[in-house]
Amino acid sequence: MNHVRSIILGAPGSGKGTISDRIIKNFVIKHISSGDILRSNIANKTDLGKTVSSYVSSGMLVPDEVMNTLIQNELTQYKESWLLDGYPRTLPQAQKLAESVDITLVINLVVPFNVIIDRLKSRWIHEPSGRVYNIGFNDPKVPGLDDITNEKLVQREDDKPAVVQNRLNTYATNANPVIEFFKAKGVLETFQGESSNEIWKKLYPFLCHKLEKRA
Ligand code: G5P
Ligand code: MG
Repeated sequence: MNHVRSIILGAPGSGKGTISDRIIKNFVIKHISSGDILRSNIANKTDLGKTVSSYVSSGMLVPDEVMNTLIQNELTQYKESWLLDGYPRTLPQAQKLAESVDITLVINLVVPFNVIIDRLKSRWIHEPSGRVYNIGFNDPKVPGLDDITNEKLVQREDDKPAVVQNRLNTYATNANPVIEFFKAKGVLETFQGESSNEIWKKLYPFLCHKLEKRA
């Protein structure tokens, strides 16, 4: 099988991280999340982290040039199949990416905004790894602690209700041109649902034809 160059698109909180996690557990593919990379730089107070922290905490997009350089550098490290989550998010980012790679698959998640707003109130994350929990959906084994490391879980700065609204507005403005760009290339597949389980039921059989299954 040729190496797959894929993207998962969807609004903030639509389940990109959750679904990506299921994809990497079932298929041989590397998950690259732009948000996880930014958050780990912010937590480690790197120069990049200092540059992007005010954008991320207020739910604004980091400038395209910063993101393009970051992701281009990241992608040079991987020869295997990969799945990009959180990038590209604007038409200029999509165009930049398409200059250097042929994207073979774009998974577009569609979840109603009212469902998302509810979910993000109960999200907890393990910042160093990016592992995500949700109270009542995928609870940690011990409340407040990561299942693998036992370290403390935190809530994301940008999950405050006012910031969530900003992020959804930003998504509503920027997403369509990106979706249309990949639709025109014939690689876009849309999966709709109110829960990640409902989406996964349709996505898994589809991916069995596209990706190499884990042994
Ligand atoms: P991110 O990190 O890319 P977003 O805003 O695109 O952030 P986010 O919030 O990470 O996306 P997600 O990954 O789509 O959401 O969703 P998720 O974490 O899997 O699920 C959300 C919650 O719902 C979790 O708690 C999960 O457990 C729960 N959940 C999932 N499914 C279900 C379900 O079926 N039922 C229930 N009850 N719960 C469920 O970007 C962050 C910031 O970084 C910058 C921007 O500032 C951005 O705001 N950034 C960029 N800026 C410019 N360009 C880029 N390319 C950028 N990339 C990042
Ligand atoms: Mg995410």
